[in-house]
Amino acid sequence: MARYTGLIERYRERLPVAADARIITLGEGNTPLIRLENIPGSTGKDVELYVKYEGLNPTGSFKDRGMTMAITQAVNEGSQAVLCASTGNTSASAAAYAARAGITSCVIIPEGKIAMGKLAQAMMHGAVVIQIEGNFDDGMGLVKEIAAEAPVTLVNSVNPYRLQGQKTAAFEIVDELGRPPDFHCLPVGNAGNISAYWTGYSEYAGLTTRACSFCDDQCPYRSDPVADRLPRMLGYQASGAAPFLRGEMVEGPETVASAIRIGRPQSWDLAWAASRESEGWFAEFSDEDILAAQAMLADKEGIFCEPASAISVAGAMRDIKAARIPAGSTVVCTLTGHGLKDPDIAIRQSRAPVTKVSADLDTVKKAILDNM
Ligand code: AN7
Repeated sequence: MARYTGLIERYRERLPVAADARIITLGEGNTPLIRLENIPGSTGKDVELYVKYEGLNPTGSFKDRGMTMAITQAVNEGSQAVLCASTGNTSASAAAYAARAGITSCVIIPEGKIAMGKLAQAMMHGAVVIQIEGNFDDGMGLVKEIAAEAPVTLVNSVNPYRLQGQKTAAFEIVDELGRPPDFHCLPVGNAGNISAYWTGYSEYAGLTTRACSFCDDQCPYRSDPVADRLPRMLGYQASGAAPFLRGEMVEGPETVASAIRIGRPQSWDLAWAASRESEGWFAEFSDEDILAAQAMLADKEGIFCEPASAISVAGAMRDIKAARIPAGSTVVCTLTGHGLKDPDIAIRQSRAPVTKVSADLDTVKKAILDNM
């Protein structure tokens, strides 16, 4: 089998990449689709529940899928510098891919509000890091203004190459399951990813027409890709940062899941279209519920994701229990980022005892037995 060299090579015929472009890749994509074994039992319903573990991308989040495309295109256009606003993962990814390409990156982040691992990444990859006394939405407004007049390429998801790269996650899932899932659950912040998955499923379904269980050869919708059993897209938000639940932009968003602390999503219309066309829905969760889901994945399945990612599993479980997702369904949740991104929150919320004792045999033996 050929060596895996990233998602552009793998899905090249479905991506807008110039034939002679220098591909800027770190081997992103091709992430595991893991079937959960222990958690589904606690829902009391018989479902096939999978997680797409995007934390295993090169910089630890799904952003690398879009960034390989955006930076490849920027380099192909002769750009010397890229710019983004970020809650942390976009900046980590932009910094890494810019370093790989040998160009400059500048990242605008909300002061004190990005996880430590993400800040460390931007710094190590040599980004110009600007912390603003404001939130992500303020940063987004600023970078759009700067990019309109300065010779820099904006690599937030308003850059269409980003969503093109991110749609490949849906391709991988269909390739692996042999069909689209019935439901796809995602955290929603800036709303680019839910839009990208919907694009990916829609494009792929058009290519892989298959019988649906409700119709026969005479059915007038049979060749309609949207009717051809595409997944319903379920978007989950933190209650303090839930513009899709409020039906309007939110000022001053707040949540422990700093990745999705976003009140003015840039892909507002696209995400509504994904939800409406797929007959999906949005729902919201408290910070407490988000952290409980993160802990449960780590404790019951051995999978460590960041808080924002865990909201997809919190959502799937609640909707399975409530039978909004019916028994017999195949469900995929995207775990967007790795748990190691945000060690502070993990340690602060963990209830696992860490016992300190002197380094002698009897004391250590007793401490082990006492804590088993
Ligand atoms: C782990 O890095 O917006 O709805 O600036 O890092 O496509 O925005 C991150 C978003 C979910 C939300 N999970 O995805 C940024 C940024 C994680 C994330 C989202 C983000 P979108």
